[in-house]
Amino acid sequence: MTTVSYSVPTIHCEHCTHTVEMEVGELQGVQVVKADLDTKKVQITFDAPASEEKIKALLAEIEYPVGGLIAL
Ligand SMILES: [Cu+2]
Repeated sequence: MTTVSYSVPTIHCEHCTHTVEMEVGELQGVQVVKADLDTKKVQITFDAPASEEKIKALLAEIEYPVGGLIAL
């Protein structure tokens, strides 16, 4: 199990956090997704077959591109 925390600068309201949590949560292998509006961070815990590559690709696709990886 891997946990990452990404900066997602385009998160600007509750709708954004909800969309990100729902969409990323549907990726196979993703266990937990928590998007935070105040910090514009998304913390994701996942296992295979999910990967950082797949998660980042999905976020870019739904127009919430990852701005950077935040050290946990
Ligand atoms: Cu929004």
